[in-house]
Amino acid sequence: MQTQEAAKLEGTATPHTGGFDWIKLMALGGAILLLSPVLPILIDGFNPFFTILIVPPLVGLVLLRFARKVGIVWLGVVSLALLVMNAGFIPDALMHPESPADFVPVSMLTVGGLLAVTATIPAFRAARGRTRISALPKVLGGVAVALVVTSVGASMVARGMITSDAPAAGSTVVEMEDFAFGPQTISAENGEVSLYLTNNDSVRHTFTVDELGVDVSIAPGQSRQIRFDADAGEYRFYCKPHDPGMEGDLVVG
Ligand SMILES: [Cu+2]
Repeated sequence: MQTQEAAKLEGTATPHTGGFDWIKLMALGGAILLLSPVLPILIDGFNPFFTILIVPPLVGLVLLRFARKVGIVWLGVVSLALLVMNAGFIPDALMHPESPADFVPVSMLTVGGLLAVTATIPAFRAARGRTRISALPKVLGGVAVALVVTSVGASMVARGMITSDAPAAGSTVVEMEDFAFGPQTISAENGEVSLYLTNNDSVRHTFTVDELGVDVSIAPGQSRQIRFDADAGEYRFYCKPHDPGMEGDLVVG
């Protein structure tokens, strides 16, 4: 069966039909990009930001079907733009598999984006009829699918391993909900600050105070007890992935 297929390819088939070629690899990259915002939408429901992210790869896949060369260029440019736009956010999110709503879309965006960028020039050449039969697209496609499946699985496992701290007596309770801290102004005595941080969102947040060297990651559904020293003064705290916007003031008196 396999040899028949191969023989057919070498004989009569046009360069970009049959087998897993660069154009199909481009389509796979676009499909992974298209699926990357789906998990957050499934978890959180409709979200305009994530829904908009579906549009560019969808347009690319439609173009790839009906105006092949335009679709290849479109997907290449969109992928590169998405990678560049998210470059600041990608490494941090990839360090935290325990937060699937961050980790899975970002790892899919990275894999799908790199795949489409890699495939752009060879796919364009193939669309112009200048192609060489190569096993590389199939290998890259297999690696990409394996990476996506592994990252989803690893994220689910890491999610299940999250543990929460018990609140210490005298701690100030700080809730993180709907991408905001509550309360937004935290008062503390000069000396040791003791906070009990709870994340009620489905994405990861951090409690970060640059001046005090405090940077704690709180997974979805997790509660963490933290203590740190602070001299009297006013400090800005914020969440790294959602800054600006998710912030507050720590007033130490
Ligand atoms: Cu946040």
